[in-house]
Amino acid sequence: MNRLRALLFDVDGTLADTEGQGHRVAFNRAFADAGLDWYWDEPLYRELLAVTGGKERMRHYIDRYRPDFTAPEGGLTAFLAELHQAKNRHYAELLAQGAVPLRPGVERLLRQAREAGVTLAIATTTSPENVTALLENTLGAESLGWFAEIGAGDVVPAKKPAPDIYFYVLERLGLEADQTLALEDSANGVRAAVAAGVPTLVTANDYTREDDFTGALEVVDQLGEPGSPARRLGDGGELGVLGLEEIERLWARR
Ligand code: XBP
Ligand code: MG
Repeated sequence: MNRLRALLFDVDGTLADTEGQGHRVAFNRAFADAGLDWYWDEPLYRELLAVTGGKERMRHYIDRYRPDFTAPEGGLTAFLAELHQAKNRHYAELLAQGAVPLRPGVERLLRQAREAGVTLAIATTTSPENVTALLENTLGAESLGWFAEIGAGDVVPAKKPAPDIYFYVLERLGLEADQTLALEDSANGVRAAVAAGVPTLVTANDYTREDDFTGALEVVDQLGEPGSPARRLGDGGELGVLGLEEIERLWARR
């Protein structure tokens, strides 16, 4: 029988709820440091999340809300790159302070997969240094070695919802899409994985609950932990604690 060979994890919103108390706060701190009067509150950030990638998100914000903004000498691209680095430094600081824990069930599933010899990989839009910071501050530095491949950020030209990062990771792993399963939290993530042919389980969150998850195998609110079962979005059906066995059963429906 064909077995599930690898789990491909998205990062932001899937491994951890990094957006609201992590990236958003870090963006605002970087804006303040730079003397900008930009402030991204929760409702605005929710809207801006439609654009993946921090640099791309800031560029979109300028186009939409600050059309009169003129970048300093050196140009907009260089300005945004610097601002983005400053934001990522703030982000790392927040993570070091423990501001963002892993989502329920994530560590359990990672450990289970490792024990079972199922390959772990990451396919994300966020910057590589942000993945490192999250893993180091939640699971410890050695956890970086748990992942056979960390596909992140600008390593591909087009970010999610483009499938590029999934194609990249599959090629590096030497696996076919249908030997793997993606874990995602957002419409953009599902579009990317599904376009690459990767069966996808969604663990939605407060930012993405209303997203369009067409093409996903299943959409739940979390992986679940004992006493706090995963529930299917929509009908609220209890699915228990999603471990490797349950996930392989879902995957077999692909
Ligand atoms: C989520 C994103 C990212 C983060 C910010 O990526 O869209 O842009 O908000 O990350 P994913 P950077 O869910 O694929 O992990 O600022 O590092 O781009
Ligand atoms: Mg995500």
